[in-house]
Amino acid sequence: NNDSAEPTYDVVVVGAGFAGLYALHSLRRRGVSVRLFEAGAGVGGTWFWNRYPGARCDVDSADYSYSFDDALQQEWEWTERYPTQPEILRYLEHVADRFGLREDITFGTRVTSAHFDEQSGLWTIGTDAGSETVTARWTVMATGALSTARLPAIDGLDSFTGEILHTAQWPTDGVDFTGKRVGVVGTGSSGVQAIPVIAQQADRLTVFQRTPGFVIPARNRPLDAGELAAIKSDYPARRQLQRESHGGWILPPPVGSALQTEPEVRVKEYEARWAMGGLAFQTTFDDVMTDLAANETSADFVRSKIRETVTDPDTAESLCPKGYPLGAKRVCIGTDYYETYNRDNVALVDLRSDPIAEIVPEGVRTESGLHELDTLVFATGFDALTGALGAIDIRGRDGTTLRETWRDGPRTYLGVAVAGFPNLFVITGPGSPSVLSNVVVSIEQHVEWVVGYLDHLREHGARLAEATTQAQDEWGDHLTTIAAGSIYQQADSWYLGANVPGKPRVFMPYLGGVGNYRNLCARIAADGYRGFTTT
Ligand code: NA7
Repeated sequence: NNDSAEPTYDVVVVGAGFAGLYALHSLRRRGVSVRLFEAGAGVGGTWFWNRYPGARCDVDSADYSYSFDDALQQEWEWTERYPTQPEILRYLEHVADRFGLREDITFGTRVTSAHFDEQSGLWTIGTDAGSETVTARWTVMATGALSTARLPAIDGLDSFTGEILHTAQWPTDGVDFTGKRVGVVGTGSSGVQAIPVIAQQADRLTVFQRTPGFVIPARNRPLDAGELAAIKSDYPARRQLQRESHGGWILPPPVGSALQTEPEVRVKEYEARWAMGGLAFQTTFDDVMTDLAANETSADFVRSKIRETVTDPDTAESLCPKGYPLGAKRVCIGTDYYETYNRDNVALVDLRSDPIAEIVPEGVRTESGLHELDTLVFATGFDALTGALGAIDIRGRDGTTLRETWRDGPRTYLGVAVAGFPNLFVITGPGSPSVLSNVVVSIEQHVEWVVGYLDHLREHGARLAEATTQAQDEWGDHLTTIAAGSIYQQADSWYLGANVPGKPRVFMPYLGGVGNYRNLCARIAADGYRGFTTT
């Protein structure tokens, strides 16, 4: 036993997005030595990489921001209801500067391995920067839940002679579509945001759609100074509401049950939420997300809006989502999305009736013929929740790899710890509510809980902490119980890993909401961090 070995750093943090920056800041304030490794050339994580046209958060800017420092939240001026990618990136750059975080960040360096050594009780971190390895007592994976971009394996992809882009790996100096024939594959949140903006610039835009989404209008608008000032003056109460809420955002409460409301009144209520814009539509009634028949009333309303908006009836029918409940795949929030299909330079290819046969040097060949393209944009999403961790060679006790441990689906305790991987913490991991929430609220909770646990361990002189298999199994059973029978099981979503061929079909997020999750974590901490063993 080599207990006296001194690590290079007390903690290594991986990733400089919302989670990693806050983890770095919180840990430094405790006087522990920290090094953060970031693959990108700058801070921002998601908001560093996703620079596609139209990229924007679909949570209100006043809510999608840090709450941990009052001066920060008072001084930052959000300009629109929903922040654009450049604005969020500027905000995170400001945070990094304001708290002097950059000096502890190594940019342009991707962590490729993390191996636990039983003898020393330390983690050895390897990077793509070459031979240098560092050791740390604690490792915090702030690698993101939606950070490993996925290109589908389509025959002939490499033969395409035009430009290939992925929305989540967008060139930092932007792309000019003027005069170009552009194809977009994918109509999830990213495609829905990018399509209307690309359509305005490109010569021609062809959208290749596999599954139509439910697209709710964003109703974005500038924030006037008075409105933002009012929010700021009430921030403590607003933040408290966020933390106690289900989703971490402030939405108007549901107006009763869809099924018990008269059809004409029901439509009026949907109209009101449609006019409000954003995520509030999904919670118009309290049974939309729990009862299939109630859900169908909201789906019908969206389909009626599509048919009303899109002038070509065949295109409208292709755009109508059918066969899965609204919200079972994340609803998309769009601006002029359906209207865009009325433009002369936009065409929709419905891949369910006209599938892609292959990609050829000139473009995409579907069964009906060739679509010639200069640029092909993939808005095809991510290997969600487990992709970024799976890309790192993580080995715990006895050299066991995380990849092997999670072969049949991820197992965690609270989404933050994994049995067999001592002193490793995950922020926004599978088993946490993060991807079903305003992720900034989840991130602050996760980081504060993990850092609080580190304080506790240091106070008690513990060198190693590890989730027990029993606690992890119980958490897994709890996740399964609350997800069983939920409408989320009824769509092939990334929540279930269904978007990645061969990935085990397991519902990965915690469905109980951020408020319940926070209370549960607080109780576990109060019980002396039940579910962990320490040495
Ligand atoms: P999503 O939501 O995973 O959307 C990906 C889209 O790409 C979706 O429409 C997919 O259709 C489509 N897709 C994926 N593979 C293919 C292939 N092989 N052929 C055709 N179409 C394909 O990713 P986003 O980036 O839009 O959003 C991710 C999250 O980021 C979002 O939920 C927000 O939380 C922020 P499918 O539905 O699989 O049939």
